Amino acid sequence: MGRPNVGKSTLFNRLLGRKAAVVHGEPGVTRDRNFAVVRWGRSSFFLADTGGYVPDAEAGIEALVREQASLAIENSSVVVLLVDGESGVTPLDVEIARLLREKNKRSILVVNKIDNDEREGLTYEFHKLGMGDPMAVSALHG
Ligand SMILES: Nc1nc2c(ncn2[C@@H]2O[C@H](COP(=O)(O)OP(=O)(O)OP(=O)(O)O)[C@@H](O)[C@H]2O)c(=O)[nH]1
Ligand SMILES: [Mg+2]
Repeated sequence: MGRPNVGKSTLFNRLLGRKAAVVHGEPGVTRDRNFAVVRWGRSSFFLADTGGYVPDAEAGIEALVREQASLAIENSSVVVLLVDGESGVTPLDVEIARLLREKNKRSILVVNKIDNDEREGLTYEFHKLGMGDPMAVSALHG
């Protein structure tokens, strides 16, 4: 899960190994949840891609997307909170991290768009989300 446009569907496709979810350069692309069984080494797991989470949306499509994302969170054993290293920590990230902490949900903080070594320094500021050590990835480049 994560706010719109951080690369959730790109990561979903990357882990799945095929382009199942629609990826686009504008926020609000994913609406329903996407589900898949990911085979990883000798094990496999269910993975859900959710639409961009907007905590304070009161009505309309953003609120409906959030409901769908909330269902996915409730039904998950682990949540990956994806954030965007290019943009740095945003108020929405802070809000979503707080929600996950309140729910006491097992979560992994992953910073996306760390496409090269020079960008690695961008991950450190995400410590302030209080979700442990951030893990750096580039969903786009693998
Ligand atoms: N540079 C870079 N861009 C990325 C990376 N991952 C995703 N993007 C770009 O970020 C944009 C959004 O990607 P999506 O995967 O659609 O993002 P999303 O979080 O699913 O967006 P919503 O479904 O709208 O919430 C696209 O233009 C992607 O190509 C990455 O690792 N590096
Ligand atoms: Mg998406």
